[in-house]
Amino acid sequence: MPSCGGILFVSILLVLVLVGYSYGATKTKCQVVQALRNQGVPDSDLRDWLCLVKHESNFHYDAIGTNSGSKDYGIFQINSKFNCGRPSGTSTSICWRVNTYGCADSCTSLTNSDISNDAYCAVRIKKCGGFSKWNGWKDYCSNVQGSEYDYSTC
Ligand SMILES: [Ca+2]
Repeated sequence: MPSCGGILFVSILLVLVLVGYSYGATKTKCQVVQALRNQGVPDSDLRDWLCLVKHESNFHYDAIGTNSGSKDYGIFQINSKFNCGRPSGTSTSICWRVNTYGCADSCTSLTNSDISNDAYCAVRIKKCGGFSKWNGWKDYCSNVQGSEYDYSTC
């Protein structure tokens, strides 16, 4: 007959595994803020970025979204047709094709736990095409004044 301690131990372990499974592949709001600040993003843009991340990936850095003919990778859902896995230094005429801005990362590098290269890429996309390059921002982030996007503790 198993001891109470044993059952308790197994239960705690199970909870830890489940919690780890649920939250292991996400970043906190402040981790996203930090990655963006490292790329020179002004505080006045942070609420828009947090709303974008919320609606694009819900803070899951390993998220992969499927479109017809392309995929979106990582916490910023960066697109494989235009923005990742492309050679660098080609056309300068289509600014938001980030290969023109030195963001030639492989798409899979956008799903690991280091989001610094993701932020680098995303900030360049935004500089070229604005936040409206992301449907998640366009559809949900016209008013980002709510407490959900408060970053004052970061
Ligand atoms: Ca990455």
